[in-house]
Formats: sequence, structure tokens, C-alpha cells
Amino acid sequence: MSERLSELHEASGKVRELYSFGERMLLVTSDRMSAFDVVMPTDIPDKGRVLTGLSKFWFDRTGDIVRNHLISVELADFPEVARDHELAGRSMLVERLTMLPVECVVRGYLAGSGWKDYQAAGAICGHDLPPGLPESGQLPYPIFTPATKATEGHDINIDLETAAVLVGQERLEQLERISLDLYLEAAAYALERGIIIADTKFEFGLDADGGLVLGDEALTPDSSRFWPADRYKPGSSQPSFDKQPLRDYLVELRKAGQWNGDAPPPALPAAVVAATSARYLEAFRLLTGAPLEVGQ
Ligand code: PZK
Repeated sequence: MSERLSELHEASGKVRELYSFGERMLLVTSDRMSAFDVVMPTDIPDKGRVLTGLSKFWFDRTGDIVRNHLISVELADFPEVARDHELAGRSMLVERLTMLPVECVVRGYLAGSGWKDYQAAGAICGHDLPPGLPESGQLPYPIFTPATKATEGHDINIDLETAAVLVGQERLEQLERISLDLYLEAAAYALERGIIIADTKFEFGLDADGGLVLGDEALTPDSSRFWPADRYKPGSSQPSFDKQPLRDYLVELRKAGQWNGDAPPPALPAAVVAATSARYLEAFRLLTGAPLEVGQ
């Protein structure tokens, strides 16, 4: 990476980096992958380009619902890094926002912490739900279940009253309506193409005029649960569209006593890497209707 870029580094996510250029920012998605909360020691080829390409696809498709922060995915539009070919295809030039302190999660199906909360309380984030729903079951209607970013580990689900304290009642109602609209549109589109978007997380910010803008990545397999629709069978956990080959491998590794689930496991076998890369490319192709361009 260029000397220049490292000086502008602003934040690191598990698999992404954020750089600051005045009123604009560069959001770079790596080929790193995490599973069972651990970042793998081996990169997944094309993963960063698939996630960036999917975010761009959804940003282009949902601009009529809410404005978003994407300016360009063309490095040429960003002279400061235009010659850094390592970044090509997996970088988004975005507008700097003042991010809101609420993670906007929408759930259409009962999985993860939503399933846990439902089992414990019959409700998620204050939404009372009918009794007897199975694990991975479709909810009667999608629900908005806000969360706050934990300093460490997983986000924490909060009820609507707590979220209203963080952003105000009026803003929260706007976030809920827009998040549900985005999910309904994307989930219906994806289902027609063989992918269930079980849940997803949006992050919003405010522009200089106080206008609401969709930020972060959007409707990718890293910010959502993607399930293959043709294997959907409520009553247990579902295979992940993107992570299943890796999860299956890691489970076997643990059973064999070769991984304790903490620190990174040994380097991934080429077959697992290839199968995982293929899943990301397949999700991209199904959703966009065209394969990811090579070397774009
Ligand atoms: C912003 N993050 C999360 C993402 C990381 C961290 N448009 C924006 N303006 C200002 N801040 C952010 C954004 C966006 N998106 C996003 N934190 C701040 C994040 C990726 C990598 F290290």
C-alpha cells in the first residue's frame, strides 16, 4: 500500500479499512474472511470485489428509496490512489457523513440473536411475535430491530425506546421506515433469483445539510445472512450461501482437535478457498445477472 494512504487511515473493521480525504473517504474491502468470529489466515480471492460490486449494485437500485454515500467505484476518479492497482474493484469513494449511533437491522426470518431473543422472551427488540415460530422461520412481516455497536464483540440489540434516546423519535421512525423499505425491495428481488436475505444491517449518516444518507456497505453477505432459497427448510439453522464450505471445514478441524476455535486456524486448504470464492462469485452472478468481470 502507498505510504500516502497509510497516513490517511481512519478506521479498521474486521475485513475493511477506511481512509479519510477531507470531505470524501475511501472504503476498502479486503479479501479477508471471518468465520466463528475469527479472521481466517488465508484470503478468499475476489471476495473484496464481489462485496464492493454488490454494494454498488444495491446502491444503484435503491437510490429512489434513500440517497446513499457512494460517489464512485472507479479508482480513476480518485487521483490520490488511482495508480494503486491492489485497490481496484474493491474500493468505494464515498461522501463523508456524520454517522448515526444506531445499527439499523431488519429481520425477515428468525436467526442468530433474533432467534435467541425470541426463544427467551417471545419478542425481539420490543416486537411481540406469535408463539410457535420455528428456528429460521419467516416472520409474519419484517421487523426493525436496532442495535448498538459494542466496543468489543457482537452488537447489542436495543428496544425502540432506547434507540429513540440515541437519535430522537422522529429520526428513528424515519430510519425504521426506510430500512424496512430497503429490505422489502431487496429481499423480494433476491428471492426471485434464488437467495433468501434472512436479515441485514444498514448504517446511516447525515450529510452537511442534515439529510439522511445510507452509508457503509449495503445488502452484502457480510452485512446480511444470505441463504440458498432451494435448500430453505425452517426448523433448524440454515446453510449460509457464502460461509457454509468454510464452516463445514472448520467444524471438522475442531472435531479433529486441530483448532480450538480461538486464534486463527492453520492456512485454509485450496479446495476450501476455491469453494468459498466460488460462492461469492455465484451470489454476485445470481443477484446482478452477470458474472464479475475479471481484472476490472
Ligand atoms: C464510517 N464506519 C464503519 C466501515 C471501517 C469502519 N461515509 C462515511 N462517513 C463517515 N464515516 C463513515 C462512513 C461510511 N461508511 C463508516 N465508520 C465510519 C467502517 C469500514 C471500515 F474501518
